[in-house]
Amino acid sequence: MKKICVMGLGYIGLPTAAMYASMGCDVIGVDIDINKVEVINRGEVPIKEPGLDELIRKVICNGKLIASTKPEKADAFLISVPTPATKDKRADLSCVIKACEAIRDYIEPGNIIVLESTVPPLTVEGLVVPILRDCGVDINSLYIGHCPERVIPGSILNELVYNDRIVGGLDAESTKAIADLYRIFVKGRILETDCATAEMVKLMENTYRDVNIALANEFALISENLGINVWEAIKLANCHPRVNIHTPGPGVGGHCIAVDPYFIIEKAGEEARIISLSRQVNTLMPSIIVGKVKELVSKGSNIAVLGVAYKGNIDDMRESPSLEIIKQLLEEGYNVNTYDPFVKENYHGKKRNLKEAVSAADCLLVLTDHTQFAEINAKDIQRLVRSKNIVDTRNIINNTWQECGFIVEIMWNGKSGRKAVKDKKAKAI
Ligand code: SAJ
Repeated sequence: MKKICVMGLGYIGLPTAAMYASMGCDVIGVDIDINKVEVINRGEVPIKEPGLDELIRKVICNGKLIASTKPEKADAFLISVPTPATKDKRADLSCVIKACEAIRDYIEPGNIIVLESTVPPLTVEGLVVPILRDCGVDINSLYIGHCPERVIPGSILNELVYNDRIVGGLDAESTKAIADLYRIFVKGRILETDCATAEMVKLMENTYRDVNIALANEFALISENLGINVWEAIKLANCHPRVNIHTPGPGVGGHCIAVDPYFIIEKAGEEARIISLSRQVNTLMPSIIVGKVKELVSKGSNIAVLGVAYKGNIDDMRESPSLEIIKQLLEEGYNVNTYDPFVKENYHGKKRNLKEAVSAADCLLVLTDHTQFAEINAKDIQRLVRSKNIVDTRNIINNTWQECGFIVEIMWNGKSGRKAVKDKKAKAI
Protein backbone atom coordinates (compact mmCIF):
# COMPACT_ATOMS: atom_id res chain seq x y z
CA MET A 1 0.00 0.00 0.00
CA LYS A 2 1.23 3.48 -0.84
CA LYS A 3 2.73 6.08 1.47
CA ILE A 4 1.13 9.46 0.94
CA CYS A 5 2.19 12.91 2.06
CA VAL A 6 -0.65 15.48 2.16
CA MET A 7 0.45 19.12 2.26
CA GLY A 8 -2.12 21.28 4.09
CA LEU A 9 -4.55 19.94 6.71
CA GLY A 10 -7.52 22.21 6.09
CA TYR A 11 -11.11 21.47 5.11
CA ILE A 12 -9.95 19.32 2.17
CA GLY A 13 -6.46 18.10 3.07
CA LEU A 14 -7.39 16.65 6.45
CA PRO A 15 -10.43 14.62 5.30
CA THR A 16 -8.47 13.43 2.23
CA ALA A 17 -5.52 12.36 4.39
CA ALA A 18 -7.92 10.54 6.74
CA MET A 19 -9.62 8.84 3.82
CA TYR A 20 -6.34 7.41 2.45
CA ALA A 21 -5.34 6.36 5.99
CA SER A 22 -8.67 4.58 6.46
CA MET A 23 -7.95 2.60 3.28
CA GLY A 24 -4.69 1.34 4.80
CA CYS A 25 -2.20 3.83 3.33
CA ASP A 26 0.48 5.31 5.56
CA VAL A 27 -0.22 9.02 5.55
CA ILE A 28 1.84 11.98 6.70
CA GLY A 29 -0.33 15.08 6.96
CA VAL A 30 1.70 18.28 6.91
CA ASP A 31 0.66 21.70 8.13
CA ILE A 32 2.63 24.83 9.05
CA ASP A 33 0.38 25.37 12.08
CA ILE A 34 1.99 23.49 14.97
CA ASN A 35 -1.15 23.82 17.13
CA LYS A 36 -3.25 22.15 14.47
CA VAL A 37 -0.67 19.36 14.13
CA GLU A 38 -0.75 18.74 17.89
CA VAL A 39 -4.56 18.75 18.00
CA ILE A 40 -4.75 16.20 15.17
CA ASN A 41 -2.09 13.96 16.71
CA ARG A 42 -4.23 13.84 19.87
CA GLY A 43 -7.00 12.39 17.68
CA GLU A 44 -9.00 15.61 17.74
CA VAL A 45 -10.39 17.65 14.84
CA PRO A 46 -9.81 21.39 14.45
CA ILE A 47 -12.89 21.79 12.21
CA LYS A 48 -16.54 20.80 12.56
CA GLU A 49 -17.54 18.33 9.86
CA PRO A 50 -20.01 15.45 10.23
CA GLY A 51 -18.26 12.09 10.74
CA LEU A 52 -14.73 13.51 10.70
CA ASP A 53 -14.13 13.26 14.47
CA GLU A 54 -14.70 9.53 14.45
CA LEU A 55 -12.59 8.93 11.35
CA ILE A 56 -9.63 10.96 12.63
CA ARG A 57 -9.74 9.26 16.03
CA LYS A 58 -9.59 5.87 14.29
CA VAL A 59 -6.68 6.59 11.92
CA ILE A 60 -4.63 8.43 14.55
CA CYS A 61 -5.14 5.59 17.03
CA ASN A 62 -4.10 2.91 14.54
CA GLY A 63 -1.07 4.99 13.48
CA LYS A 64 -2.05 5.24 9.81
CA LEU A 65 -2.21 9.06 9.92
CA ILE A 66 0.51 11.13 11.52
CA ALA A 67 0.42 14.93 11.44
CA SER A 68 3.68 16.83 11.21
CA THR A 69 5.10 20.23 10.33
CA LYS A 70 7.59 18.59 7.95
CA PRO A 71 7.08 16.40 4.87
CA GLU A 72 8.65 12.97 4.48
CA LYS A 73 9.60 10.79 1.55
CA ALA A 74 6.49 9.21 0.06
CA ASP A 75 5.08 7.57 -3.07
CA ALA A 76 2.66 10.44 -3.64
CA PHE A 77 2.43 14.09 -2.60
CA LEU A 78 -0.95 15.83 -2.56
CA ILE A 79 -0.93 19.61 -2.29
CA SER A 80 -4.08 20.94 -0.70
CA VAL A 81 -3.28 24.43 0.53
CA PRO A 82 -5.35 27.64 0.40
CA THR A 83 -5.35 29.78 -2.73
CA PRO A 84 -7.19 32.95 -1.68
CA ALA A 85 -7.53 36.09 -3.80
CA THR A 86 -5.19 39.01 -3.25
CA LYS A 87 -6.51 42.54 -2.57
CA ASP A 88 -6.44 43.23 -6.31
CA LYS A 89 -8.42 40.02 -6.92
CA ARG A 90 -5.74 37.80 -8.39
CA ALA A 91 -4.86 34.29 -7.25
CA ASP A 92 -2.51 34.32 -4.27
CA LEU A 93 -0.37 31.27 -5.00
CA SER A 94 2.16 31.83 -2.21
CA CYS A 95 1.02 28.73 -0.26
CA VAL A 96 1.29 26.56 -3.39
CA ILE A 97 4.81 27.86 -3.97
CA LYS A 98 5.81 27.18 -0.35
CA ALA A 99 4.33 23.67 -0.43
CA CYS A 100 6.18 22.82 -3.65
CA GLU A 101 9.43 24.15 -2.20
CA ALA A 102 8.83 22.19 1.01
CA ILE A 103 8.48 18.82 -0.76
CA ARG A 104 11.32 19.41 -3.25
CA ASP A 105 14.00 17.75 -1.11
CA TYR A 106 11.90 14.65 -0.49
CA ILE A 107 11.01 13.79 -4.09
CA GLU A 108 12.26 10.56 -5.65
CA PRO A 109 11.93 9.15 -9.19
CA GLY A 110 8.48 7.65 -9.82
CA ASN A 111 6.70 9.91 -7.30
CA ILE A 112 3.20 11.21 -8.00
CA ILE A 113 2.64 14.92 -7.34
CA VAL A 114 -0.92 16.25 -7.43
CA LEU A 115 -2.11 19.79 -6.95
CA GLU A 116 -5.64 19.77 -5.47
CA SER A 117 -5.86 23.50 -4.67
CA THR A 118 -7.97 25.63 -7.02
CA VAL A 119 -5.72 27.64 -9.33
CA PRO A 120 -5.84 29.68 -12.56
CA PRO A 121 -5.43 27.57 -15.72
CA LEU A 122 -1.82 26.64 -16.57
CA THR A 123 -0.57 26.99 -12.98
CA VAL A 124 0.74 23.42 -12.75
CA GLU A 125 2.64 23.81 -15.99
CA GLY A 126 3.79 27.39 -15.43
CA LEU A 127 4.48 27.45 -11.69
CA VAL A 128 4.56 23.99 -10.08
CA VAL A 129 6.76 22.32 -12.69
CA PRO A 130 9.45 25.05 -12.73
CA ILE A 131 9.74 24.82 -8.91
CA LEU A 132 9.94 21.02 -8.97
CA ARG A 133 12.64 21.10 -11.68
CA ASP A 134 15.13 21.98 -8.92
CA CYS A 135 14.39 18.81 -6.94
CA GLY A 136 17.44 16.99 -8.21
CA VAL A 137 15.33 14.27 -9.84
CA ASP A 138 14.58 14.04 -13.56
CA ILE A 139 11.20 15.76 -13.90
CA ASN A 140 10.23 13.26 -16.62
CA SER A 141 10.41 10.47 -14.07
CA LEU A 142 7.60 12.09 -12.04
CA TYR A 143 3.82 11.88 -12.51
CA ILE A 144 2.47 15.41 -12.13
CA GLY A 145 -1.07 16.79 -12.48
CA HIS A 146 -4.17 18.42 -11.09
CA CYS A 147 -7.13 16.80 -9.36
CA PRO A 148 -9.41 19.56 -8.09
CA GLU A 149 -11.38 18.98 -4.91
CA ARG A 150 -15.14 19.30 -5.43
CA VAL A 151 -16.69 18.60 -2.04
CA ILE A 152 -19.17 20.73 -0.16
CA PRO A 153 -18.57 21.61 3.52
CA GLY A 154 -21.15 19.81 5.63
CA SER A 155 -21.02 16.70 3.45
CA ILE A 156 -17.30 16.36 2.80
CA LEU A 157 -16.75 12.69 3.66
CA ASN A 158 -19.68 11.49 1.61
CA GLU A 159 -18.81 13.67 -1.39
CA LEU A 160 -15.09 12.74 -1.25
CA VAL A 161 -16.05 9.13 -1.85
CA TYR A 162 -19.05 9.40 -4.16
CA ASN A 163 -18.44 12.52 -6.30
CA ASP A 164 -16.85 12.08 -9.71
CA ARG A 165 -13.24 13.34 -9.85
CA ILE A 166 -11.53 15.16 -12.67
CA VAL A 167 -7.93 14.08 -13.15
CA GLY A 168 -5.63 15.97 -15.50
CA GLY A 169 -1.99 14.96 -15.80
CA LEU A 170 0.79 16.72 -17.66
CA ASP A 171 0.94 13.66 -19.92
CA ALA A 172 -1.08 10.48 -20.38
CA GLU A 173 1.09 8.42 -17.99
CA SER A 174 0.68 11.02 -15.25
CA THR A 175 -3.09 11.09 -15.74
CA LYS A 176 -3.23 7.31 -15.40
CA ALA A 177 -1.01 7.19 -12.30
CA ILE A 178 -3.05 9.92 -10.57
CA ALA A 179 -6.34 8.28 -11.53
CA ASP A 180 -5.14 5.01 -9.96
CA LEU A 181 -4.16 6.89 -6.81
CA TYR A 182 -7.67 8.32 -6.39
CA ARG A 183 -9.30 4.97 -7.14
CA ILE A 184 -8.01 3.88 -3.72
CA PHE A 185 -10.99 5.58 -2.06
CA VAL A 186 -13.16 7.25 -4.72
CA LYS A 187 -16.31 5.36 -5.70
CA GLY A 188 -17.49 8.03 -8.17
CA ARG A 189 -16.17 8.10 -11.73
CA ILE A 190 -12.58 9.21 -12.37
CA LEU A 191 -12.78 11.41 -15.43
CA GLU A 192 -9.47 11.75 -17.22
CA THR A 193 -8.33 14.84 -19.13
CA ASP A 194 -5.28 17.07 -19.46
CA CYS A 195 -3.96 19.33 -16.75
CA ALA A 196 -5.09 22.76 -18.03
CA THR A 197 -8.59 21.43 -18.76
CA ALA A 198 -8.84 20.08 -15.20
CA GLU A 199 -7.82 23.49 -13.85
CA MET A 200 -10.44 25.22 -16.02
CA VAL A 201 -13.22 22.72 -15.19
CA LYS A 202 -12.93 23.47 -11.48
CA LEU A 203 -13.17 27.22 -12.06
CA MET A 204 -16.09 26.79 -14.43
CA GLU A 205 -18.07 24.81 -11.84
CA ASN A 206 -17.82 27.46 -9.16
CA THR A 207 -18.26 30.32 -11.61
CA TYR A 208 -21.43 28.67 -12.94
CA ARG A 209 -22.78 28.75 -9.41
CA ASP A 210 -21.73 32.36 -8.78
CA VAL A 211 -23.36 33.57 -12.00
CA ASN A 212 -26.56 31.69 -11.19
CA ILE A 213 -26.68 33.07 -7.65
CA ALA A 214 -26.22 36.55 -9.13
CA LEU A 215 -29.17 35.90 -11.43
CA ALA A 216 -31.30 34.83 -8.46
CA ASN A 217 -30.23 37.94 -6.56
CA GLU A 218 -31.09 40.12 -9.53
CA PHE A 219 -34.51 38.47 -9.84
CA ALA A 220 -34.98 39.17 -6.11
CA LEU A 221 -34.24 42.89 -6.44
CA ILE A 222 -36.44 43.26 -9.53
CA SER A 223 -39.32 41.25 -8.03
CA GLU A 224 -39.22 43.26 -4.82
CA ASN A 225 -39.61 46.53 -6.73
CA LEU A 226 -42.58 45.07 -8.59
CA GLY A 227 -44.22 43.81 -5.40
CA ILE A 228 -43.69 40.16 -6.33
CA ASN A 229 -42.63 37.48 -3.83
CA VAL A 230 -39.43 36.13 -5.41
CA TRP A 231 -39.42 32.97 -3.26
CA GLU A 232 -42.78 31.93 -4.67
CA ALA A 233 -41.79 32.97 -8.20
CA ILE A 234 -38.57 30.91 -8.08
CA LYS A 235 -40.38 27.89 -6.67
CA LEU A 236 -42.88 28.01 -9.51
CA ALA A 237 -40.27 28.67 -12.23
CA ASN A 238 -38.26 25.70 -10.98
CA CYS A 239 -41.23 23.43 -11.69
CA HIS A 240 -40.18 23.74 -15.34
CA PRO A 241 -38.13 20.64 -16.22
CA ARG A 242 -35.17 22.64 -17.56
CA VAL A 243 -35.06 25.53 -15.08
CA ASN A 244 -33.04 25.58 -11.84
CA ILE A 245 -32.92 29.10 -10.47
CA HIS A 246 -30.65 29.39 -7.43
CA THR A 247 -31.53 31.02 -4.12
CA PRO A 248 -31.14 34.73 -3.41
CA GLY A 249 -29.37 35.72 -0.21
CA PRO A 250 -27.21 38.24 1.61
CA GLY A 251 -24.24 37.59 -0.69
CA VAL A 252 -21.88 34.80 -1.63
CA GLY A 253 -19.39 33.57 0.95
CA GLY A 254 -16.87 30.79 1.31
CA HIS A 255 -13.34 30.53 0.05
CA CYS A 256 -14.38 29.13 -3.34
CA ILE A 257 -17.38 30.63 -5.09
CA ALA A 258 -16.65 34.19 -3.98
CA VAL A 259 -13.03 33.80 -5.09
CA ASP A 260 -12.64 31.39 -8.00
CA PRO A 261 -14.36 33.50 -10.70
CA TYR A 262 -11.56 36.05 -10.26
CA PHE A 263 -9.06 33.36 -11.37
CA ILE A 264 -10.83 33.23 -14.73
CA ILE A 265 -11.16 37.01 -14.89
CA GLU A 266 -7.40 37.44 -14.33
CA LYS A 267 -6.70 35.23 -17.35
CA ALA A 268 -9.49 36.56 -19.56
CA GLY A 269 -9.78 40.30 -19.05
CA GLU A 270 -12.56 41.92 -21.08
CA GLU A 271 -13.99 38.64 -22.35
CA ALA A 272 -15.21 37.74 -18.85
CA ARG A 273 -18.19 40.11 -18.95
CA ILE A 274 -20.97 38.05 -17.39
CA ILE A 275 -18.56 36.63 -14.83
CA SER A 276 -17.37 40.08 -13.74
CA LEU A 277 -20.89 41.49 -13.59
CA SER A 278 -22.10 38.56 -11.49
CA ARG A 279 -19.32 39.17 -9.01
CA GLN A 280 -20.44 42.80 -8.80
CA VAL A 281 -24.10 41.86 -8.22
CA ASN A 282 -23.23 39.38 -5.47
CA THR A 283 -20.76 41.75 -3.81
CA LEU A 284 -23.46 44.40 -3.61
CA MET A 285 -25.93 42.24 -1.65
CA PRO A 286 -24.61 43.06 1.88
CA SER A 287 -25.35 46.76 1.33
CA ILE A 288 -28.93 45.88 0.31
CA ILE A 289 -29.39 44.10 3.64
CA VAL A 290 -27.91 47.02 5.57
CA GLY A 291 -30.30 49.31 3.66
CA LYS A 292 -33.26 47.24 4.90
CA VAL A 293 -32.06 47.52 8.52
CA LYS A 294 -31.73 51.30 8.06
CA GLU A 295 -35.35 51.48 6.87
CA LEU A 296 -36.51 49.70 10.02
CA VAL A 297 -34.45 51.09 12.89
CA SER A 298 -32.43 54.27 13.37
CA LYS A 299 -28.69 54.61 13.94
CA GLY A 300 -27.53 53.83 17.45
CA SER A 301 -29.99 50.90 17.66
CA ASN A 302 -28.88 47.47 18.81
CA ILE A 303 -28.74 44.84 16.08
CA ALA A 304 -28.58 41.14 16.96
CA VAL A 305 -26.91 39.39 14.03
CA LEU A 306 -27.77 35.69 13.86
CA GLY A 307 -25.12 33.79 11.91
CA VAL A 308 -21.56 34.51 10.80
CA ALA A 309 -20.90 31.23 8.97
CA TYR A 310 -21.15 31.73 5.21
CA LYS A 311 -23.95 29.17 4.96
CA GLY A 312 -26.11 26.95 7.12
CA ASN A 313 -24.94 24.25 9.55
CA ILE A 314 -21.21 24.73 9.00
CA ASP A 315 -18.54 26.50 11.08
CA ASP A 316 -16.71 28.28 8.25
CA MET A 317 -16.86 32.08 8.12
CA ARG A 318 -14.33 32.70 5.35
CA GLU A 319 -15.55 35.46 3.01
CA SER A 320 -18.89 35.33 4.80
CA PRO A 321 -21.25 38.15 3.78
CA SER A 322 -22.08 38.45 7.50
CA LEU A 323 -18.63 39.95 8.11
CA GLU A 324 -19.20 42.65 5.49
CA ILE A 325 -22.71 43.34 6.80
CA ILE A 326 -21.44 43.67 10.39
CA LYS A 327 -18.69 46.03 9.18
CA GLN A 328 -21.18 48.22 7.32
CA LEU A 329 -23.62 48.28 10.27
CA LEU A 330 -20.83 49.46 12.57
CA GLU A 331 -19.80 52.14 10.05
CA GLU A 332 -23.43 53.30 9.97
CA GLY A 333 -23.42 53.75 13.76
CA TYR A 334 -25.31 50.64 14.89
CA ASN A 335 -24.32 48.48 17.87
CA VAL A 336 -23.89 44.85 16.89
CA ASN A 337 -24.14 41.69 18.98
CA THR A 338 -23.58 38.42 17.16
CA TYR A 339 -24.37 34.78 17.74
CA ASP A 340 -23.41 31.69 15.76
CA PRO A 341 -23.86 28.22 17.26
CA PHE A 342 -21.24 26.70 14.92
CA VAL A 343 -18.31 29.12 14.59
CA LYS A 344 -15.61 28.79 17.25
CA GLU A 345 -13.34 31.63 16.10
CA ASN A 346 -13.70 35.19 17.30
CA TYR A 347 -15.81 37.77 15.49
CA HIS A 348 -17.30 41.13 16.32
CA GLY A 349 -19.85 41.18 19.14
CA LYS A 350 -19.57 37.42 19.74
CA LYS A 351 -22.07 36.20 22.35
CA ARG A 352 -22.14 32.75 23.91
CA ASN A 353 -25.81 32.10 23.30
CA LEU A 354 -28.93 33.37 21.60
CA LYS A 355 -30.40 34.97 24.70
CA GLU A 356 -27.30 37.08 25.34
CA ALA A 357 -27.20 38.15 21.69
CA VAL A 358 -30.83 39.31 21.49
CA SER A 359 -30.87 40.96 24.88
CA ALA A 360 -32.01 44.64 24.45
CA ALA A 361 -31.96 44.23 20.66
CA ASP A 362 -33.97 46.62 18.49
CA CYS A 363 -33.71 44.39 15.43
CA LEU A 364 -32.76 40.76 14.85
CA LEU A 365 -31.01 40.04 11.57
CA VAL A 366 -30.93 36.43 10.33
CA LEU A 367 -27.97 36.03 7.97
CA THR A 368 -27.15 32.31 8.01
CA ASP A 369 -29.56 29.47 7.29
CA HIS A 370 -28.63 27.34 10.30
CA THR A 371 -31.45 24.89 11.10
CA GLN A 372 -31.34 26.09 14.71
CA PHE A 373 -32.38 29.58 13.59
CA ALA A 374 -35.36 28.21 11.69
CA GLU A 375 -36.46 26.45 14.87
CA ILE A 376 -36.28 29.41 17.29
CA ASN A 377 -39.57 29.95 19.06
CA ALA A 378 -40.07 33.71 19.39
CA LYS A 379 -41.96 33.15 22.65
CA ASP A 380 -38.69 32.13 24.31
CA ILE A 381 -36.97 35.42 23.62
CA GLN A 382 -39.67 38.05 23.04
CA ARG A 383 -39.28 39.53 26.51
CA LEU A 384 -35.54 39.98 26.12
CA VAL A 385 -35.61 42.31 23.11
CA ARG A 386 -36.16 46.09 23.30
CA SER A 387 -38.10 46.40 20.01
CA LYS A 388 -39.78 43.62 18.10
CA ASN A 389 -38.20 43.71 14.64
CA ILE A 390 -36.71 40.83 12.67
CA VAL A 391 -35.19 40.77 9.18
CA ASP A 392 -34.81 37.35 7.56
CA THR A 393 -32.42 37.27 4.59
CA ARG A 394 -32.81 33.50 4.05
CA ASN A 395 -36.57 33.01 4.24
CA ILE A 396 -36.25 30.43 7.02
CA ILE A 397 -37.98 31.74 10.14
CA ASN A 398 -41.25 30.23 11.39
CA ASN A 399 -44.66 31.76 12.24
CA THR A 400 -44.02 32.30 15.96
CA TRP A 401 -42.47 35.71 15.22
CA GLN A 402 -45.70 37.11 13.77
CA GLU A 403 -47.69 35.45 16.56
CA CYS A 404 -45.57 37.28 19.15
CA GLY A 405 -46.15 40.63 17.47
CA PHE A 406 -42.77 41.09 15.77
CA ILE A 407 -42.54 43.25 12.66
CA VAL A 408 -41.25 40.57 10.29
CA GLU A 409 -39.34 41.54 7.16
CA ILE A 410 -38.67 38.57 4.91
CA MET A 411 -36.27 39.92 2.28
CA TRP A 412 -37.67 40.05 -1.27
CA ASN A 413 -41.16 38.74 -0.46
CA GLY A 414 -42.50 41.74 -2.36
CA LYS A 415 -44.27 43.37 0.59
CA SER A 416 -42.16 46.56 0.73
CA GLY A 417 -42.35 46.88 -3.04
CA ARG A 418 -46.14 46.42 -3.00
CA LYS A 419 -46.46 49.09 -0.29
CA ALA A 420 -44.26 51.50 -2.30
CA VAL A 421 -46.39 50.96 -5.40
CA LYS A 422 -49.61 51.56 -3.38
CA ASP A 423 -48.16 54.72 -1.75
CA LYS A 424 -47.19 56.03 -5.18
CA LYS A 425 -50.71 55.40 -6.52
CA ALA A 426 -52.29 57.09 -3.49
CA LYS A 427 -50.08 60.16 -4.00
CA ALA A 428 -51.07 60.34 -7.69
CA ILE A 429 -54.79 60.39 -6.75
N1 SAJ B 1 -25.57 30.62 -2.02
C1 SAJ B 1 -26.63 31.43 -2.36
N2 SAJ B 1 -27.60 30.91 -3.17
C2 SAJ B 1 -27.56 29.64 -3.63
C3 SAJ B 1 -26.47 28.82 -3.29
C4 SAJ B 1 -25.49 29.34 -2.47
O1 SAJ B 1 -26.71 32.60 -1.97
O2 SAJ B 1 -28.48 29.24 -4.36
C5 SAJ B 1 -24.49 31.16 -1.19
C6 SAJ B 1 -24.31 30.41 0.13
O3 SAJ B 1 -25.14 30.93 1.12
C7 SAJ B 1 -22.85 30.64 0.39
C8 SAJ B 1 -22.22 30.67 -1.00
O4 SAJ B 1 -23.28 30.94 -1.89
O5 SAJ B 1 -22.63 31.89 1.01
C9 SAJ B 1 -21.49 29.43 -1.44
O6 SAJ B 1 -22.16 28.26 -1.01
P1 SAJ B 1 -22.27 26.94 -1.88
O7 SAJ B 1 -23.05 25.96 -1.08
O8 SAJ B 1 -22.81 27.25 -3.20
O9 SAJ B 1 -20.80 26.46 -2.14
P2 SAJ B 1 -19.47 26.17 -1.26
O10 SAJ B 1 -18.58 27.36 -1.39
O11 SAJ B 1 -19.76 25.71 0.12
O12 SAJ B 1 -18.84 24.95 -2.08
C10 SAJ B 1 -18.60 25.08 -3.47
C11 SAJ B 1 -19.13 23.83 -4.20
N3 SAJ B 1 -19.13 24.08 -5.61
C12 SAJ B 1 -20.22 23.86 -6.39
O13 SAJ B 1 -21.28 23.52 -5.92
C13 SAJ B 1 -20.06 24.06 -7.86
C14 SAJ B 1 -18.27 22.64 -3.84
O14 SAJ B 1 -18.66 21.50 -4.58
C15 SAJ B 1 -16.80 22.94 -4.10
O15 SAJ B 1 -15.97 21.84 -3.76
C16 SAJ B 1 -16.42 24.12 -3.25
O16 SAJ B 1 -17.21 25.24 -3.66
C17 SAJ B 1 -14.94 24.39 -3.46
O17 SAJ B 1 -14.17 24.08 -2.54
O18 SAJ B 1 -14.55 24.82 -4.55
